[in-house]
Amino acid sequence: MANTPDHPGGDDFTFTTGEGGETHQQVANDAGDARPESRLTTNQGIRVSDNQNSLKAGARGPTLLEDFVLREKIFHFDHERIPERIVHARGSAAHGVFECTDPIPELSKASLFAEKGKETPVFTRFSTVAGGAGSVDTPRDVRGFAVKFYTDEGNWDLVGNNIPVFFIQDSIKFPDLIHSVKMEADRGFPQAASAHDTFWDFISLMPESMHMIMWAMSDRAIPRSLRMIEGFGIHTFRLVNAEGKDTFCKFIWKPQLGVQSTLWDEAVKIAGADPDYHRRDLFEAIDTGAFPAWDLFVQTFDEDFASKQPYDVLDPTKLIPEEVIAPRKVGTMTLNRNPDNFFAETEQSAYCPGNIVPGIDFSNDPLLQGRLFSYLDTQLKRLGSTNFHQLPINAPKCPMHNFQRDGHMQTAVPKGRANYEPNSLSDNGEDGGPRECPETGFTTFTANDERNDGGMKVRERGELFADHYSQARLFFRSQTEIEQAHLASAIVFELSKVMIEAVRIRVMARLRNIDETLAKRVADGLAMDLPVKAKAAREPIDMDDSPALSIQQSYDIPMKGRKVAILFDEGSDKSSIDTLKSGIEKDGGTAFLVAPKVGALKLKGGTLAADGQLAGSPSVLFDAVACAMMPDNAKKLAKDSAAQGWFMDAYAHCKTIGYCPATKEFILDKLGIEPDAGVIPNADFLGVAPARHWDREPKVRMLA
Ligand code: HDD
Repeated sequence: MANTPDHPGGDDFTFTTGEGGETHQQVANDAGDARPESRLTTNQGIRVSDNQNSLKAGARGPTLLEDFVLREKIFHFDHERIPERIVHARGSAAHGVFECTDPIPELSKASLFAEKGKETPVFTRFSTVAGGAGSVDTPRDVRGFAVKFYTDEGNWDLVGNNIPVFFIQDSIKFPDLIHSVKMEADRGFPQAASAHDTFWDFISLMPESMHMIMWAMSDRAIPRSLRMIEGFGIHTFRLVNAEGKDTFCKFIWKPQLGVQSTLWDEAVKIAGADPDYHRRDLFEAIDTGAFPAWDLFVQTFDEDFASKQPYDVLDPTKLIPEEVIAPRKVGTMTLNRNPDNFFAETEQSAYCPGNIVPGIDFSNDPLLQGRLFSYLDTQLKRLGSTNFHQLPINAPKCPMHNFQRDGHMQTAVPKGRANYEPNSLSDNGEDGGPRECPETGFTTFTANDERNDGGMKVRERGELFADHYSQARLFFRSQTEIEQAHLASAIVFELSKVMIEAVRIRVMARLRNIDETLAKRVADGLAMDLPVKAKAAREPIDMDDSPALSIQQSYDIPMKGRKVAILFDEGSDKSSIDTLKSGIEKDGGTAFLVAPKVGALKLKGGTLAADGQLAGSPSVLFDAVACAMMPDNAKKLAKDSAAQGWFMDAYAHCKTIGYCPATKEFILDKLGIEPDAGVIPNADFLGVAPARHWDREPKVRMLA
């Protein structure tokens, strides 16, 4: 029986079997046959005649083992999944370029920092830490910020986070930390959440985590967008110049769009409305040419400075306030290309903090030292072969030659006999292979840190590592009032999910060392008594406030990169929508049209199709909202819970609401949404959106 679109019950894509038992193909396949590249083949390159039916002994008979097309396809499918990353499993990435804007050859001989205008390709992956690969984008969590620089002297991986300090001081505690925060061992929940017993149990027993806890409970841990987070290398690294002189260095990324966060209630609702919120946001921005960019800064200092600080610069739970050492800009990273394939690139990208280039070196930070082992090891487990560096996303873009050979999935085909060194094969006219390069090759910085106790083998930490609270206090006290309220409320929320009372008590006892008012607010929020203050291993000191630690004191919220929704319905005035839209776009924002129905609607002055349906486009997905309604529609929408929620959430999340007269009269007034600095007529909207109106918050939410 011939392929035919009018086959009984069928169309072009009906795949039933004819009476004679012969198979039917997609008619569409015939067209593809003309072009070799469109021909479907097996992995061995054999053309496939039928991708719809397995080979059977008769139309209703058993499927035959002989069917190598079927076997190969199912075999490959069965093995599609690889182990997800044990941490940072959920990630989104993009290609881009790093441009050196302010060379630092006097500090580092790294080629990427050598000349103004020098460009180095990068692949950058952002991630959450605790959740699995399929978890939501907006839990309260640290965000990973990993950059692979494909420099012309080899790959440098700067594997950092959006928070400048870490929970623990020594990598020997990392498995314990991660076990405690992941789903609990017996029950397999909660997913992607720190608000549970085991995490806080561990934290309460690890006072060194208190500084990072302040950050993790702050708004930094619920970012608005991956495009709006800072990045930190965290550890003290070393820069080494051509003369072999070293300088200590911390790396900092600052987003050109500014740092911005969500509110907790907003983040929770976003998780339901769009679990891929951050991934989509990054992809869409790059897809539409709105390339996100970050400036790279270094904070540099010497041993003399280090020895005078009240903290140890090798302790990854400590930062150097920007007010003490001003960050110095060295370049800009722009992410300008989405991956072509999520698995091949984002999933198979393998970062290793041990990948460094001449001009950059490690310090003795004990957390960093442990990481140098862990990442290489985990890539072998995850990617299955020591040859993971040959995957295109991991391969250096500069020449790479050595005598490492063979192994699973070897894709290189080295020629000749030279697979050992030294050899004299070239004396006989053969290719002798590559040789070490004493002048330009990587040489480890050899001088000892002065304060390392003479190199005796000990299982100890530096004396100042015992100060667990001073910088936690510095962070808390450097926040604005509203940021402090968010932080206190976040701890109350998290501890309210902790069922073991002794753990709550232990956390509060530690908070008293950070700030008595914070401890009191948490105790009040939980309706518990303040426990006795925990004994500090080293008495905390008061450091000078650092406004740079506060998002609200450091960054404004521009329209650029933000997304604003305009709600309309049948009969709305098209010209007022057009005015709002063009004003938003003029300042670099994106206007998103929302209506109860998505098809073209008849308006006063033309027709317009919405970008999203009201129920599927809640206001939590936008930075600000405006509307253009006629009285009849506004009256109708006033009864609709999606519309009510749209305005109520925008109000509760302190966003700007631009209103038209009908919306004000029939919706906002009924919902009790009163005009304020951010609830304003459409005519004033563009000048105000997308700022957040924090003065409103105490009116809409009880904060600790
Ligand atoms: Fe880690 C992944 C960041 C401490 C062990 N880590 C991973 C990723 C980031 C970080 C961003 C994801 C990379 C990617 O996108 O593929 N990790 C950090 C930071 C740390 C840190 C900023 C402290 C300053 N990590 C740390 C320690 C250990 C690890 C102390 C173990 C001793 N990290 C890993 C790992 C992962 C990882 C298990 C999981 C997947 C991977 O490496 O490639 O090896």
